[in-house]
Amino acid sequence: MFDSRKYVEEVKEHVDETITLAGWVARTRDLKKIRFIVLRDRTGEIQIVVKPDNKEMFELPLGREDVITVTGKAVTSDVAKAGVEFIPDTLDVINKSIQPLPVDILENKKSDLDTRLNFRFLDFRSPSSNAIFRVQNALSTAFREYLSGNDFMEFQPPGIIGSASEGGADLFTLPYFEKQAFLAQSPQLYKQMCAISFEKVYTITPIWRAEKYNTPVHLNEIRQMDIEQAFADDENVMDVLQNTLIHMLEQAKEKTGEQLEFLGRDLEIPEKPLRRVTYIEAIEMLQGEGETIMWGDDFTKTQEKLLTKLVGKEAFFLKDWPGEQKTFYAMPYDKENEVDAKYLEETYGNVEIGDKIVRAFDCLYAGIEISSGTMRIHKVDLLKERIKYKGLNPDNFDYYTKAFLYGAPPHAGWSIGLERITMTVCGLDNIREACMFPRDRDRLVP
Ligand code: AMO
Repeated sequence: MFDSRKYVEEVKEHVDETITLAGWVARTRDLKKIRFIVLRDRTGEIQIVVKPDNKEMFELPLGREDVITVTGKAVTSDVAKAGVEFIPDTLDVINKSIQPLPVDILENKKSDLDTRLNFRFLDFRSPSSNAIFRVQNALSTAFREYLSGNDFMEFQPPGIIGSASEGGADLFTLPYFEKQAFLAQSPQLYKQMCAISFEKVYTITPIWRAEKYNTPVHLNEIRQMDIEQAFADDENVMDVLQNTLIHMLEQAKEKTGEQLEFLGRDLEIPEKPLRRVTYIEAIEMLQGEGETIMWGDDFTKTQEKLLTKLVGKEAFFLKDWPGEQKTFYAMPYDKENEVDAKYLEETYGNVEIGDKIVRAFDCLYAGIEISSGTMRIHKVDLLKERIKYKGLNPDNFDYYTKAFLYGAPPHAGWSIGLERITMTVCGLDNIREACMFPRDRDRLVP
């Protein structure tokens, strides 16, 4: 039915030909002797000019967001912004929109976020939402592109799981026939089980966290962009992360420069290598500024911002976290191992600290944690010990721990939150704006 329709961006190539356009009425301006209808499709806007001699079309009731098709000719125009305008022979209304619109998609006076989210399907047509999700699309496409171009294989983890992957808390439970099941908190255990056979894997997958609090940087359902790599340690996958991140930012800039400009963003591409700051250094930096923070504490969101200022870099790594801050699968340093002992001595002048820290890192970008990762434990005894240490029952993880009994190489990986990175790249204050259909404690629809 619409096969022969042309898009607004193609119109200039068809000046003086009879063509059909389809789209939405963005706005109309009715003057005594002329009617202007602005038609919008996914590629842009064009002005349709109707003269009073076409009485029916001149008087046709039209409202914003009505869906129309027009058939006629594009003509060059010195006055129209696009350099062309459209003279219609016919105009058909395909579907009407209720008036007035519940959200101001022209964004003259921006509607509040809650109303916009209630009418998300309409809000997508506003220039800022449109820009945000085009940037998000550029980021996720670049993520896939970089990793598949570097020999990583995409894998598909389950959404329903039998035991916690990120510790016991924050799990959504659901009845599963005669058993109890959980919604996946991350693809963690499954990406490890894939990497020990396929070596290099990645995924983009929804995950769920039953965190009770409502904050501007947390959602209860997010999309995680994960990798896992065999024969790799934390340092190796930090290199992969910095390269992937830079590729994503470069692509966002190249493919959606116009949208970023609309959002008032001038993206600076971080320089390689990203600085690697140790957890202890970070604590000392913050203490130096009078912050109350001690060994073992996590950083508050305000402290993450302050730290970014102190480090003086848009993107950097925070590494060597205390074991109690990270999950059971994070690999501790082994001070009996020559390489680890040398690193601990050189970095801390003290190998004993190796008992307290794990090979885990976070990546901060624009003052917010966008990613975290670790080298994993691939030795089953140590893994079971750490599961117990975290207050979990190793029997519940039998399906996972036994994977390390059949020749599991050392491996490491990380995860970027798609909404978090979209939020930081687009400079948004609330993560809900960076999620098409956000789920938080109060929102389950649309
Ligand atoms: P972590 O729990 O740190 O690590 O999550 C990784 C990244 O996912 C995003 N994220 C969130 N974004 C919004 N709302 C939330 N509630 C939320 N929770 C997490 C963040 C975060 O950096 N399995 C490990 C990763 C690994 O080691 O490979 C994990 O899930 O951007």
